[in-house]
Amino acid sequence: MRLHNKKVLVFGSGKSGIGAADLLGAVGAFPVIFDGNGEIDKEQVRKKTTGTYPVEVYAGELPKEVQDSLDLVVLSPGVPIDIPLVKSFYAQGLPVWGEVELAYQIGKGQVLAITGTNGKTTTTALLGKIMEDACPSVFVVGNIGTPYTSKALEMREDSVTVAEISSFQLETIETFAPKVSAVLNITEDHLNRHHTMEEYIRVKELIVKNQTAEDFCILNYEDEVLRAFGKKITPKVIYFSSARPLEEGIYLDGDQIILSLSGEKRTVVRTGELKLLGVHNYENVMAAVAMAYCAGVTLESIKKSVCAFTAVEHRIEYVTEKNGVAYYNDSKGTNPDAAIKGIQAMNRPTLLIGGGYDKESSYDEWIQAFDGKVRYLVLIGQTREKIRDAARRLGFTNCILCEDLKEAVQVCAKKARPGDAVLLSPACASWGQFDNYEQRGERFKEYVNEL
Ligand code: UMA
Repeated sequence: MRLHNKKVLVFGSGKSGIGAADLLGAVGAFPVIFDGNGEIDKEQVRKKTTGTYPVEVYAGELPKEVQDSLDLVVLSPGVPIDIPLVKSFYAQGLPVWGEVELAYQIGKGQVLAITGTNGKTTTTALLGKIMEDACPSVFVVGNIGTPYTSKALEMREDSVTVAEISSFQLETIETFAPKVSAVLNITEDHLNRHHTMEEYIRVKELIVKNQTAEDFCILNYEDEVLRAFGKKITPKVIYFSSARPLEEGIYLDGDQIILSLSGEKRTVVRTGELKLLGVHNYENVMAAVAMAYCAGVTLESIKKSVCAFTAVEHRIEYVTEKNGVAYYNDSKGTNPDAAIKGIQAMNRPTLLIGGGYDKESSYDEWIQAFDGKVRYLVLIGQTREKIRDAARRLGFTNCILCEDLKEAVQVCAKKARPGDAVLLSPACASWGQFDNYEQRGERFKEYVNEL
């Protein structure tokens, strides 16, 4: 679609909305920003745009005459496609794209896209580093925090875009076609948005929708859903496994990561050479290595970049030690599965801070993964009673309910003994108490440093 002179509704006035509006303005379209939250300051929203194009801003209610005058709608990832207003756009026959689709249609070069329930951000950051070390023009965008639209105009034919793509973003793609895609794992998350596990899986699998037989898809062999998925898709599949040698693929064998392709086996790296810890991270490394290799980077160059890469902020991040107690920030543990990785990584008695926004997850597996390591479970947010009740049911009774994160940190500091760890790994989203998990992690670090 030619966007010049088109009137485009940008739904959502967060990062993605501003990125989309700026991009639309730059290509000669007329963006209209709408936010469902009637409380937002429209002037502030206008000020966040580049100011180089005319923009209308509406909040709370979208006037009928504006809706009737639209040519296209661009949704921010946080906007569900089944709310009445979005349904009415579909009913009107309007094309509805996600912010990622808009960026893809305007951007240039090759796209490498990563999705999955957990590990996306680490894998995206690592692949970004590998590609930056090997290519002249690289953009790292998407769910990781930099809207894809905000970089689309800078892209050239020889650019490589490494994109972290969430299920929210995949729901609204049309032509988005990565050269190499990866699905790291699929476990329960975001059921409040996608309603059923089947629907969540369907949406995640959309990442291969427009890939051809010339493209690649990297999948986790140890995930049963993905193993089966690999058998029915068009792009060439490369599996990774942390549990068994693969004839064709990349796998962990003892302390070595081995790439086995066309009958040739090569050691990529030894785990002792990596700064990332834990099997879940070795899986992220294998996915990133396979993606970079499919994108044409040499193994020597990949190895150098992988060995130099350090962990991502908010992901089992060591903060400091106070009175013999080590503090870790795993604010990125926004669902039970991610939080399981957090507690598994602890090798000392742990005071665990959890709870937050209710995504209708089940917490049983997380609590079962405590494995005798958790001395106290300190709970905050909307889910605190629900988690306490689940813990009691499973025989874990050392729960303390707090009003907020600051109180939780103080309670942990009081209860902790030298040699213990305090881990923020909430198994829940931050919404309701914080803008996002980054802010939650920053606050945690502040409160710890104030102790
Ligand atoms: N809004 C509405 N109606 C709705 C929902 C939201 O009007 O029904 C409005 C809100 O009032 C708000 C705006 O939309 O003003 C927010 O838009 P957004 O929720 O899409 O957030 P952005 O700031 O644009 O950030 C988004 C991603 N957020 C979500 O997917 C919820 C960011 O991912 C991403 O980094 C950013 O785009 C850049 O691409 C965050 C996230 O939490 C990190 N992602 C989830 C996750 O990782 O689990 C998927």
